[in-house]
Amino acid sequence: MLNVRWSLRFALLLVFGSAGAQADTNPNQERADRFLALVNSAYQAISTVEANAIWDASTDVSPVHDAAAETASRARAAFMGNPTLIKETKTLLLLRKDLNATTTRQLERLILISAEGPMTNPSLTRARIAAETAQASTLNSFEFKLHGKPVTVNEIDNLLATSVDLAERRAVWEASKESGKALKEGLVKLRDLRNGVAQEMGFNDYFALQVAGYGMTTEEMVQLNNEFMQVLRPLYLHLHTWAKHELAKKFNQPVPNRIPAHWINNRWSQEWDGLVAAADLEKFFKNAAPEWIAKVSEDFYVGLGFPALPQSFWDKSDLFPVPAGSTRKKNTHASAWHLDLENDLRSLQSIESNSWWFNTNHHEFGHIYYFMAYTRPEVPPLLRTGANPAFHEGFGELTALASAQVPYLKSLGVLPADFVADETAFLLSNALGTGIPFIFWASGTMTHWEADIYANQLPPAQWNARWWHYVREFQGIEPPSARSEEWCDAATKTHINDTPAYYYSYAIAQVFKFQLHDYIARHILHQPPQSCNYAGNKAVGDFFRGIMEKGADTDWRTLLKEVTGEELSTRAMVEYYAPLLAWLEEQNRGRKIGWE
Ligand code: X8Z
Ligand code: ZN
Repeated sequence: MLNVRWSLRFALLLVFGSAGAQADTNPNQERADRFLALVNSAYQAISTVEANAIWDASTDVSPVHDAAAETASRARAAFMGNPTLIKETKTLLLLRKDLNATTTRQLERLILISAEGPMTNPSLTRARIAAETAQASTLNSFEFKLHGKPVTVNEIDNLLATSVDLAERRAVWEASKESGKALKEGLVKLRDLRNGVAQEMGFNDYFALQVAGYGMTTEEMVQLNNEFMQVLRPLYLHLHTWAKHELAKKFNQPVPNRIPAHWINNRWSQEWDGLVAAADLEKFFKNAAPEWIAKVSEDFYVGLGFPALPQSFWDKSDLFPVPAGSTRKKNTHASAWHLDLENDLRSLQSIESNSWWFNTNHHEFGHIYYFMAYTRPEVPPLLRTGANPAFHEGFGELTALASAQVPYLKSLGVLPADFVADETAFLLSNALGTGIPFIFWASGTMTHWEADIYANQLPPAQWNARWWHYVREFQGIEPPSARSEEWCDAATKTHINDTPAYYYSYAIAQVFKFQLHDYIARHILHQPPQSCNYAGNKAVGDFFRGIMEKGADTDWRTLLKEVTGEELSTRAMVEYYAPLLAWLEEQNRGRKIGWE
C-alpha cells in the first residue's frame, strides 16, 4: 500500500510539475500525455501490489493470503476502474485524430483494463473480485483423491502416462474430474459477474471483451478457429484413426468409433503423448534433474544473445513440487509472472524429471524473455504485454518446439551423439503431442464452449452435456461412461476458472508458432523446419527480439506481415506436417477414417 500511495504522489508531481514544459505540442496530445503519465505510474504501482498478493495466494493458499489478494484487487479496481479515469479515456479516444499511435494504443488498452473492474458499478466489481478470489482459492487448494487417498496432479499425470490397466486409468481419469463439482457453483456466479463488468463498459459479454484485444468480434474469433479446424481436419481424422488402432492394440480392446477419454495420457485429450515408441524420450529424461530442466531454458535464450535472468528470478520463483509431507497448497499449473512490470520476473511450476516438464519450462521461459524484452523505457507500462495474447503464448510454444528438436537435444547431451532419429516417428509424435489434436481441443471444445456460456448464455443445467457434445464432435473422444450435470468437466481445466475466454489464444499461438518457425528455419538457419537447431544462433535471437521488444506498441497484424511476409495462416503448419499425411494414408489403408 505504501508503494501505491508514494507512487501516486510521484505521478501527480510529474503531471503538474511538467505543465507548460511542452507548450509546442498539440493540446490534445499534451492532455493525453499528462493523463497517461499519471495512469502508467499508478498502474505499475498498483499492479505490483496486486501481483505480489496474488502470487502469495497462488503459492501458499490460506484465508489470510486470499483476503490480501482480494483487498489488493479492490485497490486496483478503485483506480483502474475509476469513473473519472474511464470518462477521460473515452473522451481522449474521441480525439484520436490528434493523438499519436502509441497514445491511442495505451488508451485502447486502458478501456480493456478498466472493463475488468469498472467502478461505475462498485457493488458489481466488488462481487466479481470476491468471486474470483474464492474460485482461485478453491482451484489452487483442491485435493484430488484416488481410492480414498490424496493424489497430486503430477501423480495423476504420471499414472495416465504409464498405466496400461484400463480399470486403473479410468479410476485416475474419474478422480481428475472431481474438482469440477467443487468449482461449478463459483463458475456459474462468475459467468454472470464477468458478463456484468463487460456489459457495464458497453461490450456484449465477457467473451466479446476478451476478443476485443485482438480487434475482433466473437463471431470473427469463432470463425477463425473454425477455419483452422477445417484446414487441418483431413490430417486430424487420419491421426485419430491411426491412434485409435494403436490404442486398441495397446489395451487389447476392439477398435472404438470415438476414443475413450481415459485411453489418452492427457486428462482432456488435448495432447496425445506416448503413442510413438521410436520417438519416446522418457528414458533420456529420467536422470534430468528438475533444477537442470529449469536452468537449461535460460541457456537457450542466453545462447540466442539474451541476458541471463536476474538472480531474483531464481530466488523468488516457485519451480518445484511442494515437498512430500508439506501442508502448503499451491497452484499446480505452470505460469510466468511479471510482477512489477520491471525486473521482478517469476515462474510458478512443479517441475519433475520428464520431457513434458522440459517442454513446459521452455514454454514458460518464452514468456519470461518476452517480459524482459519489452521492459524498456520506450514501452510504457500499459503496453508491456504481447502484441496480442497469442504472440506471448506463441513464443512460449515456439521455444518448446525448438527445445524438442533432435539436434538441440543432442547438443544438450539429452540424446546420445550417435542417436539416429526416425524422422517420421518424430514428426508423428510431434503432431500427436502438441500439434494437431490440440487445435481440435483449443479451437473446438474450449472456444465453442466458452463462447456458449458467455456470449450465448448457455443455462448451467446444460453445461456438461454441451461440453461432451463438443468433445465428441470436435475431438472424436467420448467419456468412459455418461457424464450427467452433477459434473462440470469443463471446470477441471484451469483456464476455464482463472483465464476465462482466452484459450483460442493457444490455438492462434500454434498457428503463429509454425509461421515464425518456418521463417527462422528457411531464412535464418537454412535448415529443414522438421529438424533444425536454434541453439547459439544470434540472428535467431535478433529475430525474436525484433518482435518481442515492441510489446503491445504495435498492430499485431502489421507486425506479423512485416516479420514473416504473410498474414496469419495455417500454411506453415500444414507444410510442416505434410510428409505425414501420405504415410498415414498408407497406414490407414482399408480402415474407416474418422468417427462419423
Ligand atoms: O497453460 C499453458 C501454459 C501456461 S501459459 C503451460 N498451456 C496450455 C495448457 O496447458 O492447456 C500451454 C499450451 C496449452
Ligand atoms: Zn503460456
